[in-house]
Amino acid sequence: MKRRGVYLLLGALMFSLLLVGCGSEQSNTVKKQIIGIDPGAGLMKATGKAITEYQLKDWELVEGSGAAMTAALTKAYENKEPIIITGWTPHWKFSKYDLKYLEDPKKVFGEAEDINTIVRTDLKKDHPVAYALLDSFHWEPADMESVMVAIQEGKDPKVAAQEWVKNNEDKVDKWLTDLQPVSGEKITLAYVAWDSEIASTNVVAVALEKLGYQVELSQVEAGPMWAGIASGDADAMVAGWLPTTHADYYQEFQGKFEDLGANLEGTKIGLVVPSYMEISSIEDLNK
Ligand code: PBE
Repeated sequence: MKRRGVYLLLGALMFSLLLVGCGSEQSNTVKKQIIGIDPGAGLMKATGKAITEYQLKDWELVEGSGAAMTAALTKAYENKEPIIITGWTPHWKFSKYDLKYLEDPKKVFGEAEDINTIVRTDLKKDHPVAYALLDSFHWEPADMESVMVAIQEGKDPKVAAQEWVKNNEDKVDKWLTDLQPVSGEKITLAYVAWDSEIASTNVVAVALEKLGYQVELSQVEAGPMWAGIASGDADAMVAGWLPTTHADYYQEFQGKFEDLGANLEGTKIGLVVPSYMEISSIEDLNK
C-alpha cells in the first residue's frame, strides 16, 4: 500500500514534469511572424515584397497599427523575447531600446529617403503665406526624434510640438522669414497616425498657428491622405516618404498635387529586431 502510494506520487510528478517540459518547448518556438503596421503603409508593401524575394514562405505579416507594433515591441523587449517588427527611422524606439535593422542584401527596402511636403495644386493661389511656410519647412532627423520622444514619454502631441517650437526659435524663424500673418484662415493638414508624422504634423500646425492660421488636423490612412491632397479635401501634408516608400501613391496621383520637396533627409525603413537576437540579415529568417 505504502509502496503503491510512492509510485503514484512519482508517476504524478513525472507527468507534471512532462507537461512543464512541453509548455516551455512551446514558448521557445519562435512564431514565424513579422509584426506590421497599418496596411496602407509603404513599409507594409515593401515587407510583402521582402517575403516574396527572400522566399520567407511560412512567414506571416501581421497587420495592425504603429501603436500596436510598438506595444508588441515593448512587451517582447521587457521579456527578452524574440520579435521582428516593421520599423523605420526617425523613431523614438531606437532611443528607448537597443535595436538593429536586419541587413537587406537584395535592397528590397531601398536606400535612405526623404520626407517630402505635398500640397494641393491651388494652395499657392489660395493661401500664399501658408504655402511659403510649408515650402520652407525643413528640419533634421534629430529634431523629429526629440518631439517623438517627448510624445512617447506622455506629452500631448500639441504640447510637445509647442515646446519644440519654443525651444527652437532660430530654426522656426527661418521658416517664417518675411511672412505676414493672416487672420484666422483655415488650413487642413492630413496625416497618418505614424509616430513620426504625428510629430512633424503637429510642429507644422503650431508654426502655421503662429502665422494666424486656424489649423485642422485630419487623421486618415495613407491612401486617403494622398487622395485627399489630390482632390483638394486637404490642403497639405508633410508625410510623403520618397522616392521609394510612397512611390505607388506618388504615381497614382501624379499631376494632381504639388511636391514642395524634402522637409527631412535621411530616413530608413526595414525589418527591425532587438539587439539581443542573434540574427543579422533578412536571409537568416529562412534558416
Ligand atoms: N512609415 C512611416 C510610413 C511612412 C512614415 C515608414 C511607417 C510608410 O511606410 O508608409
